[in-house]
Amino acid sequence: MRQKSSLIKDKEAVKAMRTACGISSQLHTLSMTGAVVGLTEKELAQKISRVYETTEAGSWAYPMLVGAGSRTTIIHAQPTQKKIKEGELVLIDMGIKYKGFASDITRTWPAGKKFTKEQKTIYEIVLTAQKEVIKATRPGETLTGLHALSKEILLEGLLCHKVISKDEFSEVFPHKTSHWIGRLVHDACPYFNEDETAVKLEAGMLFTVEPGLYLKNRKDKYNNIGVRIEDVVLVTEDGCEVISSVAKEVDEIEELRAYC
Ligand SMILES: [Mn+2]
Repeated sequence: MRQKSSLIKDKEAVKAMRTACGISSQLHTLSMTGAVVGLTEKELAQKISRVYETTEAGSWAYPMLVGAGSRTTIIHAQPTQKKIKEGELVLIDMGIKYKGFASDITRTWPAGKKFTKEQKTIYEIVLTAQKEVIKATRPGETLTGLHALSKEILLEGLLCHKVISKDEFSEVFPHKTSHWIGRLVHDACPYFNEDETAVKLEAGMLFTVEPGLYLKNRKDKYNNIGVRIEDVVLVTEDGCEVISSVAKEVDEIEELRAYC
């Protein structure tokens, strides 16, 4: 029988989600510590799949996305035969299911040991937006409000570094910051009440925080830089808890990449 999804998750659901996010986080961390220059996107995906086979995961939550270089600017990049090159970014959007609960995590990191100056600029704008949204998450807030905050921080960062003009913004951030998550990656729960007001967050709700920036078809040094950072958060009585756990600070990532 199909269970009706509820916005406020019970203890068992949260427990399963913690395990799902834990396993997915390990797979992300592992992918981040290996050499990838010279591999194809498919070969990198296969490497992750081989480790997945050794975990307690029930299934994939969705087909893994792996994009490198210009393909990081494609929101849903299925892995291809494209070879990963030094100096490129790698974006992996991947999550497994455990006891019927789906996880959804994205990380973006350099194929080599370090981010380039331009990659780092864009990465830090996205990271700031992601962390500020997490900081603002608490009961009473709404996903609409958090999305507005995310857009505000991304735009401010881009304008501050003179990356784009204001009217280009919707092209570089064409998706929402969050979606509900549960038995389905995009859990089928309402975003609005019957009176069309946004659903207010309450303790026990689970959703993703995933701002991104996708810079393509440009003639400047920011061309082909795509960054998305995505975690799963649980709303608590006085804020939220990030359930997924993968390095996301620039120095943490470069430390992991140093071993590749
Ligand atoms: Mn997502």
